Amino acid sequence: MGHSVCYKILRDHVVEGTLSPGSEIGIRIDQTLTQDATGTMAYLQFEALGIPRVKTEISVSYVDHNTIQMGFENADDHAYLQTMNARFGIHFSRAGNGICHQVHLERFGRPGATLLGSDSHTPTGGGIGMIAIGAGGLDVAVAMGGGPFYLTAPRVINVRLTGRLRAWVTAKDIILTVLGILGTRGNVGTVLEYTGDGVAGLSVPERATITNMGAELGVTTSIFPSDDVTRRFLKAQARGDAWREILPDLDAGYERLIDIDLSAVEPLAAAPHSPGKIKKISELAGMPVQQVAIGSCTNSSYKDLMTVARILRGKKVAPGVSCIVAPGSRQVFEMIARNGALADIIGSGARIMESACGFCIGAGQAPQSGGVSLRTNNRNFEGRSGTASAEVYLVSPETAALSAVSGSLTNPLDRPAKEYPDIAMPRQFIIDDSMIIPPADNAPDIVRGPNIGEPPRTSPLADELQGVIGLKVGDNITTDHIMPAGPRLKYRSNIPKYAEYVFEHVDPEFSRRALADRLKGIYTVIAGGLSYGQGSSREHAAICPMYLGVRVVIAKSFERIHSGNLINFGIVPLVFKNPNDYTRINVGDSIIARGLIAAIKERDSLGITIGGADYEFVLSLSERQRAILVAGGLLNYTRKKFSA
Ligand code: MIC
Ligand code: SF4
Repeated sequence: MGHSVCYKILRDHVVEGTLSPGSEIGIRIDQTLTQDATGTMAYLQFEALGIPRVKTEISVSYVDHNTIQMGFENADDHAYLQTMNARFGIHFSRAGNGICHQVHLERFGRPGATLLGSDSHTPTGGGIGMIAIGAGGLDVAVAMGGGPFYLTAPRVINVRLTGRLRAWVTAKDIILTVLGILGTRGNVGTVLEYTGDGVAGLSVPERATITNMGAELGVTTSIFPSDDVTRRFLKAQARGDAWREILPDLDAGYERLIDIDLSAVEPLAAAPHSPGKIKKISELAGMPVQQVAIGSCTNSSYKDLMTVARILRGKKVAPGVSCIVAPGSRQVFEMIARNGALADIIGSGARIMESACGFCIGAGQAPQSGGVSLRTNNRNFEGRSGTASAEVYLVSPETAALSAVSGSLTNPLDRPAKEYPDIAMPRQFIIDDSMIIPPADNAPDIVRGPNIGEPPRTSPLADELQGVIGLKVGDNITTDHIMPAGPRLKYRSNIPKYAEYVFEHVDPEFSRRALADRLKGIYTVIAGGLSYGQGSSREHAAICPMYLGVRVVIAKSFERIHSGNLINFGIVPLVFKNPNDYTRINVGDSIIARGLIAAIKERDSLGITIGGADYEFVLSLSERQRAILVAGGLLNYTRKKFSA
């Protein structure tokens, strides 16, 4: 049997384990990326590893999340990153240069390489045929130090695209179709590989929209073949020599086949409050809209914004709508400025934002109370926009721009096909890497302002744990529930401060209670439902609970990146053997777990007494994860390993 694109690349990179679906493998990482919100912690941890210089082919540090600078904190972080990066061999992409995934695709990604990023949308790189995976910052720090990245060798699902999209139907609608089929949970350990004759009709940015938002499925990553379209894109980025062809073998074996006829794809939206709540635009059309936000790493490419500019040209944004446009990179920004498209956008009354995450991470542009906001990004979790009562719908740039003008959700298919602005990809992008600072030979001292804290310390696991159920939550708890971003984002480098906001919107008293218990020697246990820890790669959703004294989380199931982060910070993820037990557990129940170390070292299950009754939990851990937990986390474990 032949190989998929995914397994061809994995085969070239595997350094530990056997490459067969379901078993743990370690892979060599060629490239890493970080962004500022996860990067400061990743680099503090890298420093703690004691390695003088990164060992990857290239590591890039982007500043795109915290660029609001309402106080000294963001700027402190930027200064730390810039000076730290110069010293340790890392390229630094300055604030204003664009969103990490967009810029990395344009300037650094290469087919056939592995990329590990401390951001869950790192799979954007799959759009040019690389294995690009999101992980916690500590995993990225270890990879920068030359250590392998460990993952479950994936089951590969083949998404076969046939035919062509109709005018006005877009790549966003393709990934929303996939989300409608697979949902946001139950896809852990899989990779989506796109094939079929429909692939050739999709440009690299369109492919990247699809792999980017694959993150919302909870898959390990998504990947497209590297073909002639990829070659032309890289050539237009003056990086033609980075191209190599990578196609699946004709007899490649896949776990499952999903067929999508592109000509039947419809304009779709993800309705509040989940990227998995897929509705047809035709069913929602006519709904009044108060805000339209176009941008984010999902949909802010040159092609996206040129299309938006054409739609807005000569028109005015409706008086009841606030329309925001944020180009994904400085390259895109400069190109639309020089060719006049930006003037069309400005002329329509849209508000222009800098090239950064901005509204997508809740850094500004919170909608009005109860307002309907159409956004082109990838997540619409409750409250993420900054307004808990807002209704956020995720749509294509085409749907967004048409609706901005009409003032209500507009079905693009109601427009004549011949009016569709079919934008060609540029033969040559404007290339100016002057906002990317290469590492220095004689680096100045590292600047550590008051916002730069210490890397978190964990102690080895205790054999007996006395605790209490501090919080019980339902299904689909996201990392935005656990560790809110938005206005709290500026505390990412300051764990004691950020920890005050753990589960802020779920139970405002949780943090204070847990910390008080910790000081009394009582550990807090969190009880969750299905798919606990969806969404972001932010390891703060593990670090801050750990700081509050959480050493165990029990749930019906966990999402991949978050469960990896829990283990990295010495928190034991336990899965209910009998999911019905979940209903019998209550906040305030006392917990006693004995013989933890022996169980973690060698058993697949563990009995715990909760509220006086005995319950069984599954410990599905690899050998390496067991050793990490016993050591009290990945930093302790790696330090020992590197020094040996
Ligand atoms: C997000 O989209 O949720 C973020 C903010 O980019 C996160 C990373 C973070 O929390 O810093 C992600 O996707 O991993
Ligand atoms: Fe930034 Fe939003 Fe993309 Fe996350 S999803 S990297 S916040 S633009």
